[in-house]
Amino acid sequence: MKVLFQTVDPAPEQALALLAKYLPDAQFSLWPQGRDEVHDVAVCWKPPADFFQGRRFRAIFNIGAGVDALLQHPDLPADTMIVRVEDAGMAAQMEEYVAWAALSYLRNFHLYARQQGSALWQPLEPRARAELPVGIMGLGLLGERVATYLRDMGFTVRGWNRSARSIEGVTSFTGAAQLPEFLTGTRMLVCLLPLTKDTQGVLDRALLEQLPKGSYLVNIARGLHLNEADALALLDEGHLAGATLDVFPQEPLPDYHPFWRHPKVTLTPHISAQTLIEESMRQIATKIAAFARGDVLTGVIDRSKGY
Ligand code: NDP
Ligand code: OXD
Repeated sequence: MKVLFQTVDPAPEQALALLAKYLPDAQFSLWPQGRDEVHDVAVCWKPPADFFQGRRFRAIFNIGAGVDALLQHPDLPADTMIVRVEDAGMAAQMEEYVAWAALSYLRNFHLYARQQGSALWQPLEPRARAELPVGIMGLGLLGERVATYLRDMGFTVRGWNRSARSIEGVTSFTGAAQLPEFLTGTRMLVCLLPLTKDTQGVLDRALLEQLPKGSYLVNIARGLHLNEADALALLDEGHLAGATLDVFPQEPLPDYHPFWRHPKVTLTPHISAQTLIEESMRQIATKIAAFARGDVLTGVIDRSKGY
């Protein structure tokens, strides 16, 4: 098996060495040095414009859970199998991140952080967990893990998904018809959807206004899910009481962006779930070995759905 490896990491040697460790019989080339050789499969993340020019792979292994960037590549062959990373240590990080946001809003820790900035000693009214029902959009590998984690912490959890899902202790809603009911009973909305033509811009005024006044938004999926102008207006109008944002259409978020200094916004630099190189490379190697044997793989992208 000949593997072409490409990543945006300026020091890709560690990841490549791990992949080689887990696939001792394979031969590897690093992009762009090995670009003129013929390869069976590609392992890549956000491949550059000329990556697919004049080369065909039997399969493409995406170094990440979301394939939106790969699917937007203009020269991506329409029929090549694409396989993504599944969890690989990201679900546990997402659980922690959403738990942190939920506890902050529950106990007003985000407001105490601001008060500390002005040396203000001011206890605030606490709220009960039942007053902060958490609604998760996208009950996939990550969304389901977050839902059950928050459920086990004692939060009321609801989930919304394209197809029907049954998760013990989580009230599930399906499709466009049940979206309004899902939203009206949610006080902290978490986006864990893949970015597709159906979900781009889904977090807009029309949707967010269906949340009760004073709700919170947590976006940890992709920046393009959120209509930023609508979110800013709803924060300023008080319909949204706060937003915790980890992902943005332009990253790094430019210095002039109003989110940086908005008093109701907590933001982090796309770290809600960081790629764990060891876990990810081990999983990709296992999948390449299974592919070489002709086994059925998990994490294969349905190109018609876009995830
Ligand atoms: P999955 O593919 O496992 O789950 C996606 C879920 O979203 C599925 O349950 C799917 O429904 C549902 N869904 C898709 N489209 C729609 C729609 N139009 N309406 C309602 N539900 C829909 O993905 P993961 O859980 O592994 O990852 C989710 C996303 O998280 C990734 O695509 C990526 O963008 C993002 N991510 C962000 C990271 C970060 O650091 N911020 C890190 C890792 C991932 P169905 O069950 O019917 O297919
Ligand atoms: C992602 C990832 O899709 O890091 O963002 O896997």
